[in-house]
Amino acid sequence: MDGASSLKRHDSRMIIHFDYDCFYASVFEAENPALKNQPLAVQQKQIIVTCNYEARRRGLYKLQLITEAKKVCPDVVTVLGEDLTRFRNASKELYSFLRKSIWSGQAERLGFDEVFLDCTDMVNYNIDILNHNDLPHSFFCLDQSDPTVGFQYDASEPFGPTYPPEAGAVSDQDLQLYRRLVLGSHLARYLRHELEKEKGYTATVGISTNKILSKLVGNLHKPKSQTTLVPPYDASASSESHVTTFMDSHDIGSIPGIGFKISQKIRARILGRQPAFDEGLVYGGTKEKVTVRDVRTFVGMGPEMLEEILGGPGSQRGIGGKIWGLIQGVDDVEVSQAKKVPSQISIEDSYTRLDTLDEVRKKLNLLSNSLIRRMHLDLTEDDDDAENAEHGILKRRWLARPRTLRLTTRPRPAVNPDGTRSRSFNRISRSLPMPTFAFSLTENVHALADRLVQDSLIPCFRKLHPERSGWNLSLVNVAVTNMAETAADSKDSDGRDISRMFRRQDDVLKEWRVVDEDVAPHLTDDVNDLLEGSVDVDVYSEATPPTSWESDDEVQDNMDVCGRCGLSVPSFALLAHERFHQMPD
Ligand code: DCP
Ligand code: MG
Ligand code: MG
Repeated sequence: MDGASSLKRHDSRMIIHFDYDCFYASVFEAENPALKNQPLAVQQKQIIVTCNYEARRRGLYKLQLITEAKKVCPDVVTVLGEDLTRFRNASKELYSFLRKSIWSGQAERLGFDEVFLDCTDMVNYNIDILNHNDLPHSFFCLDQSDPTVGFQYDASEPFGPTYPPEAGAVSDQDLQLYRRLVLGSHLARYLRHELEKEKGYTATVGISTNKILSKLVGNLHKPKSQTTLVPPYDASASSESHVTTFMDSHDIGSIPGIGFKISQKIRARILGRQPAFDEGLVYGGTKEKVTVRDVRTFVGMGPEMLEEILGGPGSQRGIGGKIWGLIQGVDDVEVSQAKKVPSQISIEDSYTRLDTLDEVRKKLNLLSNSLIRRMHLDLTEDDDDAENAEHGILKRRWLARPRTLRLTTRPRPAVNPDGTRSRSFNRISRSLPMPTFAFSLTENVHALADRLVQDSLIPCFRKLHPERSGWNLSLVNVAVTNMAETAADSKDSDGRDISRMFRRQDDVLKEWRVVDEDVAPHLTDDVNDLLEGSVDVDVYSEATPPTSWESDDEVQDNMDVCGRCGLSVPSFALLAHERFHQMPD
């Protein structure tokens, strides 16, 4: 069967992807502009997680060992970036700014430093008001109720670089799409410049018709620039598809949605052997380059073969078809509307050696403290009912209460007879109902954390690791999931709720308090392994949520292993599965 022919493109949207330049470094520069002219590196544990472009000019790069960086550039200024609060706050502020700048409300954050915007409506509106007799003197209207708000632009050609750089003549068939992309590119320029003018941050931007294409094409010109993927998007008798040539040039592991595990499985099939594992692994890459083109043109390749390679227990349904689409730049997933509360909060840390229950208890305590603080920050709001205010101090109320608490660990495999140790990326987890005492807003955070560890996490840990010793963990993650939004959390009458709802809408429009999952693009497991031998620090990084097309590894994370029978069960079904064990025979 010819899989390609069953793929259908939908190119009626206009999606703009933002990726802030050297984000963590820019946050420090915004706090202290004097840093802008210096080579600046942000350090976590022993590595540089990012550095500004002055440092890059001098040969430093992301995920470099700090010792190496200092050799290459002795006068590098290093700042510690282990506390993520400042990055999270900056991320929310920039997101909120971009979201307010578009009409649709469809603005989706990915990690801390990326945002997708669906600008279809703005572009279509401005296509309709174009004066085709004088395209170079066009006006982009930014407010439907006020035709004077907007900017002037030249609608006869795209702004900034394009892929491919030399776009040939545009066929009649492609003219409409081309025109919309031209408008998208000018809107992107405007938004980029506003972001820099108003907030002081520069970004690298991609313009296309879906999330995967806009994200990937933006990478072509960095920093402080933008790239538009120009038609033809479909192949014809006279020309090849620019989408295909563009996607084909990528390594299979660099496609968003194709994480490390999936790419290794695909590589193994194309190469006909297990790909080398631990060389050049930084940023999900590997020395064993297998391109999208290699995969796409492999004999017999199609959704069925991919399903056969990738399917099986724990894998996503229809994974073969989905990956087949992605490698050809087909991605119909909507840019999601901002959510008021995150769908999970997850705090984790990695360890050099963690093999006693005493130490585990201490680490769980640190993680629980962070978790509860984050729950208060992201899941509660001021309860502004006057009768609830005591001595003028506003009380807090829950916006949503997580129903599930989840503990995840990543055990290190035992040492092999020859003294080496196999690598492991496998996490195991157990879920339990969130205890209600954790929702107390009067008790202090330390006391709550202590109790959470004692009553819930330690018993859960014992079930996850029944052996008293003999294990050694490289990672522990504590998460709350399964959010139940509390429309009427207290005893309120409906009337009060409605007034609160309007007040809250105002707040929300002013400053989108809690948006999507707070996600730091955390160190990938392979990079974490590089850090073995480092000292443990009391920092946390938030794991990527399992909801996006980010990484197959996270999809796996969303599976729990039943402590009784060892079956892999989706997290949400684990409680039901455990009840099944408790049923009398
Ligand atoms: N980050 C991290 N761990 C990683 C990757 C990134 O902590 N493994 C952090 C540091 C970055 C931020 O996330 O500043 C955004 O990641 P990017 O890959 O977009 O990197 P930058 O924004 O720093 O640089 P660029 O200008 O290349 O986008
Ligand atoms: Mg990024
Ligand atoms: Mg970036």
